[in-house]
Amino acid sequence: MMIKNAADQIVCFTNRRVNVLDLLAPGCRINSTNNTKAFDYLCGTSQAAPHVSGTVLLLKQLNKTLTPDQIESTFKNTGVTVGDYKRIDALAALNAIRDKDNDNYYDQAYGGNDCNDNNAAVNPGATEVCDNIDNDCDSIIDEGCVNQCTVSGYEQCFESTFGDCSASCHYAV
Ligand SMILES: [Ca+2]
Ligand SMILES: [Ca+2]
Ligand SMILES: [Ca+2]
Ligand SMILES: [Ca+2]
Repeated sequence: MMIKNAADQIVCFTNRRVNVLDLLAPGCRINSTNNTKAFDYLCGTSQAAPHVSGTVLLLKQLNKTLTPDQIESTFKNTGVTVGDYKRIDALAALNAIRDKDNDNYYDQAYGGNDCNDNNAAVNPGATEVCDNIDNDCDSIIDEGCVNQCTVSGYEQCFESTFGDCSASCHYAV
């Protein structure tokens, strides 16, 4: 862990030993409690470490099976680049867990309403199309599809989506 200030600058006294320190966290001019029952602005790893441990706690609250390696790689993958290092980004780290497909809808496993968090095209804001999957997460597959053959061998689904109607084709009456 290393130390940065509010401007995302690495402070001069930060240890920069390569292959030992590779993750930044806010640690300078941090307003926190002191030992005189008051508040104070301090710098150091004592200020930076709580930011990391607190963010680890948030990730573990989402998924307690996350391992230290998974958490570290999440921080590195989602962190903001500062020089040769990454500064932890708590919101981005959380979203990497609860919104893996990055469609701005959280996985149902984490209290969201994304019924498939591995497919960004599937979410409550998507348009239902005739593809045999529930695109808009309303628990109904292909609602609104019109099985009307307009060309022999094909059927027109909802709006402009076409599919193979060899299995079932319902002609308009
Ligand atoms: Ca998602
Ligand atoms: Ca999705
Ligand atoms: Ca649907
Ligand atoms: Ca569908």
